[in-house]
Amino acid sequence: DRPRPLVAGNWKMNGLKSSARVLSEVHAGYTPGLKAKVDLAVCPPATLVGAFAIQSVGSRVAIGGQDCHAKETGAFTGDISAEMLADAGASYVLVGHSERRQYHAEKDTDVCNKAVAAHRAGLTAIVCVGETREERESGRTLAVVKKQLRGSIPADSNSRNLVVAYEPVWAIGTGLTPTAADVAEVHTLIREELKRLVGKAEQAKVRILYGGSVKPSNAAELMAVENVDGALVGGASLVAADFLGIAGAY
Ligand code: G2H
Repeated sequence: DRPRPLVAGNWKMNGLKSSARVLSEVHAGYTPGLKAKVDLAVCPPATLVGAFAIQSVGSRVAIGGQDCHAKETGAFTGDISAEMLADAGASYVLVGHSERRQYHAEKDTDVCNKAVAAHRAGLTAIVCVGETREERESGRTLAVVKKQLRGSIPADSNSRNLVVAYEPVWAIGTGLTPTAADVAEVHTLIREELKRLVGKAEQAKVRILYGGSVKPSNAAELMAVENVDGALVGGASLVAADFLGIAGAY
């Protein structure tokens, strides 16, 4: 009994008002056949969350933010709270994406606090983990991912408010992807860790996504891997046909 798969698009810092067209194409291509198999979420930049959420009413395409602040309100110029995303119509938020960890020095404790904030606001946190190239080459992948999971996943997590995304940093936007065996190894470790983090019964329902250079041509192979319950898609999610092609790999 595998969890229902989720394919989530991470638009990163891409998208303007005119991108409503891409979202319309996603709605149009999310056919009853696809809806029966896979959940879809689109995480546009924060400026588009509200408009995309309104546009998606009745479509069953969920909308998500790409980051949130740990606090609900306050003097944090430029930041956006989980409550604000929820108020704008989001139901998901990415936390701890490697680009946030790298360019904004986010540590596991920051990521954990953001996931707590997401839960407080009623959002599902998509907690991202993954090793760098150096960490993989020195054989530390499993230790790194385990440490990130233990530090980033809050105790109040369950299969409805938590999704885990494994994104090897060296595979992000590079066109490189790990082998199916490498993905299987890490996803199995994540499943094992989830047993102690959310409990034995609950962990089986938590979705574990793979992310990093997923495209229509490699999606079927990656999605067939044991414990891969969907994909977090960057570049390819900006083109509706590619995003839908990945979802169709299920
Ligand atoms: C990894 C991924 C989406 P891409 O960051 O989160 O991006 O698919 O472009 O490698």
